[in-house]
Amino acid sequence: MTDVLLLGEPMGLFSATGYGSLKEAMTFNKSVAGAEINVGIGLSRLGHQVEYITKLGKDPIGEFIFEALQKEAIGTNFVTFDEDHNTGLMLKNKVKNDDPDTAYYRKSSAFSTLSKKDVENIDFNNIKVLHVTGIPPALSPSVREAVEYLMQKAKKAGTFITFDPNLRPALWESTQEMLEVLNALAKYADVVLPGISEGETLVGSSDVEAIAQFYKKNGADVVITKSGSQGAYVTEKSKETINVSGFKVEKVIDTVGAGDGFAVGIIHAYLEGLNWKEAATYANAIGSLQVQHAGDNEGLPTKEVLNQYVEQNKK
Ligand code: KDG
Repeated sequence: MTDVLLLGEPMGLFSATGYGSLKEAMTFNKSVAGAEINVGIGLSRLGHQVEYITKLGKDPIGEFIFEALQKEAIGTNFVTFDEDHNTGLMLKNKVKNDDPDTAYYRKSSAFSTLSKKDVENIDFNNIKVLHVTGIPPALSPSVREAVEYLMQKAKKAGTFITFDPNLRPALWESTQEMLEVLNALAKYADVVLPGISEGETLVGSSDVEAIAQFYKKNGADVVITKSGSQGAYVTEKSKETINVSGFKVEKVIDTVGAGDGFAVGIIHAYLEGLNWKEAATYANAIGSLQVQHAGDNEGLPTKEVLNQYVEQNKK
């Protein structure tokens, strides 16, 4: 049985070691990035069975990522290699405050050639959760079709679907296209995880109630709106919205990957049979652990570290 199925583009991440712009940066650390692989790593560290659908180039970065998947105990049954295209890359600068600058090298990547054909044989009877983010549908029409097909199939099979819009305007032709595609995909989801700052773009308002009502009307049972250090707002179908406060962080090192950590907490709690308020607490906890690390997924905890952190912060 697979606990969670993910689909996404993992990239070789080159993070500058010294402060400054990307143009000036001379030395970099190599690691693995990608919203869905981050979620997969987080869930696997917490002991869940994860399968990850992706396509890698037959190149050193593709091999590096494949090894990382094995090291993190993520299932590779749906990982394929493409001889004719490269694995995507991403650069990130080092900043004292604020979000870092990033640059993508992923156009026509191996992953962008993934299509419905690659996912047709997946049997959802053995999969508990499908987690989807808004990044893959931006990468090519064939990936977009594959994502919609997977969500339709999962819905039919009764697999629980979580959806994080994960806006990346730089990857889309236009904002209009981004919001139309993502809001159409959100209709398949049981739980939607928008960021409060994404609300203006996605639903025309950054008001928590307006965001929640939009996705509830769209079909979601639960909307959990992320609000950074303010924590999260949980709106269940027939209940009032509640705020679940965030964890105090002394020093934020890098905010990238916090949203993925948040999704890990939500899915983990669902699999453990906890309620949505508890889920938001775990999600806030993992998000706050992740921002204290420079890499994309280095702060994602084991179950022991997570439980200890949540307990300590209760006092
Ligand atoms: O959430 C972290 C991601 O933004 C980062 O790893 C890169 O997946 C990524 C993307 O496509 O922006």
